[in-house]
Parts: sequence; structure tokens; C-alpha cells
Amino acid sequence: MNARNLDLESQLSRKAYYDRIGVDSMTPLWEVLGALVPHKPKSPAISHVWKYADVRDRVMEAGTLISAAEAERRVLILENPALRGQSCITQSLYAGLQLIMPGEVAPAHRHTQSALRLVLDGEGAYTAVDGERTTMRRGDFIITPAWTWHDHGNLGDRPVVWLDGLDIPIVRFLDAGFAEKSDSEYQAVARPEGDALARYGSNMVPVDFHQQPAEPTKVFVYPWDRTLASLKAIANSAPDPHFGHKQRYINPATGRSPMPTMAAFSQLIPAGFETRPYRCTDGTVYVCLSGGAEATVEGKTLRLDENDVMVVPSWHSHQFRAGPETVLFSYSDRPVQQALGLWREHRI
Ligand code: GTQ
Repeated sequence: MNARNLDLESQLSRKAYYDRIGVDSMTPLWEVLGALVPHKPKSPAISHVWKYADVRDRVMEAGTLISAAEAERRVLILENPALRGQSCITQSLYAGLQLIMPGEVAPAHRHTQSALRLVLDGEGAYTAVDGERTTMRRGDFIITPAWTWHDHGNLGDRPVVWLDGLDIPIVRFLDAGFAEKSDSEYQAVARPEGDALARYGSNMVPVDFHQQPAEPTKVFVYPWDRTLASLKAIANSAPDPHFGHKQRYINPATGRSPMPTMAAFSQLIPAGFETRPYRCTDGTVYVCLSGGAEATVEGKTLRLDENDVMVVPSWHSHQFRAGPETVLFSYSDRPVQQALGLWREHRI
């Protein structure tokens, strides 16, 4: 409604009416319809970059203030600057930087929220998912599907930092959060390292294995060396104008995303290449794994160097200009939007 075209008397009588119906917990749709049913997505989130070089010291400082055991998870949440206090980086996604110091254990628990990890800094840590440990190496993409037991430890002599991506806001929105702590700090090792990858992630599955489409993959680590080898091998071909060379991580048994609520991607942009502007309805978190690039998001220029984390909200047009050859990891809620028939993209 355009109140400016309304005489004062009408304005006052409407306001009085709104106050009267407010007593019965009602409010007029016509005052909010435009916001409820927007012409196009108008995310309250904004684009932003967390420069790892700037925040690394802050993360390390947490290591002197609280132990992983006391914190349960020692994480600095990356809050969208326009959504402070809501523990989210977009309306639907959570991101955080988790620190584990040498000798520490982040105790075993499980929850209905799904988690992904992207290892950024340090070495010697492991994460265990449903009885199998995997060593965390920089660039490894690791998942903890909903309701799987997981604990993290650091057997090395250096602090280790990774990016956590969770669907916390989605589960919160649905009021479907459950969690429980294990009686033991860490899970007993049930299978040797590499078991899940060998069984489910090597272009084969056990002969009698059949998955429902919505089930998460049993492959819980996508090692960086394999990802990089794939990207390098395809980088000889012509790059896509909007993406460079972009691959989507999948559940190899179904071809769908590794987990039902979050998609993840790896992308190589050749040295000097500029991608054309692109927008999609899934707000996306990008991490620069190697090289460096300039991103332009709705006219705003953001600089991306190694380990920097950038958020691009829904329907924000963005493009990248790579300096040297650049590899970006990203994740979003795309599978949720696709399952609901909501997802749209625009290759500008
Ligand atoms: O590692 O289990 O960043 O439960 C937030 C919640 C990490 C985890 C987070 C979690 C975890």
C-alpha cells in the first residue's frame, strides 16, 4: 500500500483498525504482501568475505580460552553481517571455523543436522564417522550425514582448522532438531581407514547394495588429491563461460548430492579467465582453495585469497576474475530447492 496517496483520516482509521485486530493476533496481509510474495528474491543477507589471514589469529586465540572437550565443538560461527545473532551465513546455511589443538578430542555426538567439512589449515587431525576414521588433509571434503556419530581428534603437533557447513537453519526452521551425546568420548574404530571409499567410492558398490534416492552417501570423504587430479585433467578443455571448470560432488550410488540438504562443488578457473555474471536462487558459500581471484557480486568487488570464505546470497549476480589458476570449493542448499521445484538460475 502506498500510504502517501491516502488522506490522513483514512490512514488513521486503518491504523486504529490494525490496532483493534492486533488484539486478536491478526494483521492485514495487504500491508505486507509485497514483502511476502516478492517479484524476485530479496535476501536480507549480504555478500561478504572473511579473510583467513585476518581471522586466523582470532581462531587460534579460542584455543587458549576453552578446550575442545569443554566447548564440545570449538567453532567461531561466520555470521552474515546483516543477520547477526542468528548463527547463519545465509537464511538456510550455517558456516563456522572449527579449531582442534594437538592431543584434543571433540567428543562423539550425533544430530539431525547434516554437516560438511572443508579442511583448511594444519594437519594431523582425523574425523570419525560411524566407526571409521579419516585423516583430514587440506582441501578434503568430508561429510557427516544426519544422525551419524562423529568425533574429531588431533594426533599431530599442529592446530588444525576446517570450515564447517551445516544445514542448522533449515532444521531449525522445520523444528526438527534432535541430538545426543555418546557415552564414550570417541567412537571405537570399527573399520580401517579407507574402507568406505573403497567400497562405495571407487565406481563400484557392494553387489547387494541399493540406496533410496534421498539417502546420503556412505562415501564420507572426497580426498583433495582426487578432486584436484580431476579438475586438472579436464582443465585442458574449453572452460564454461560462467563457471570455468565446475564439478558437482555426488553420491556415486545415486548421482544426487552427497547429502539431501546441501550440494557441494569444486571449480577450477584458468589463470586470467573471467567468468560471466551468473545468479541462482541458492545462496552459496565459496572457499578459495588455491590461487586467488577477484569476485564482483552485484557490483561490489571482493578479493579472494587462499582459505578466504565468501558468501553470495540468493539471486546475487556474481563473476570471478582469476589471477593465477584458481580452485574454489562451494556449497549451498540447492538440493532442497530442486526437490521443492524452486531452484532457478540465470546465466547472464
Ligand atoms: O562438528 O559436530 O560447527 O555439531 C556446529 C555443530 C560443528 C560438529 C559445528 C556441530 C559441529
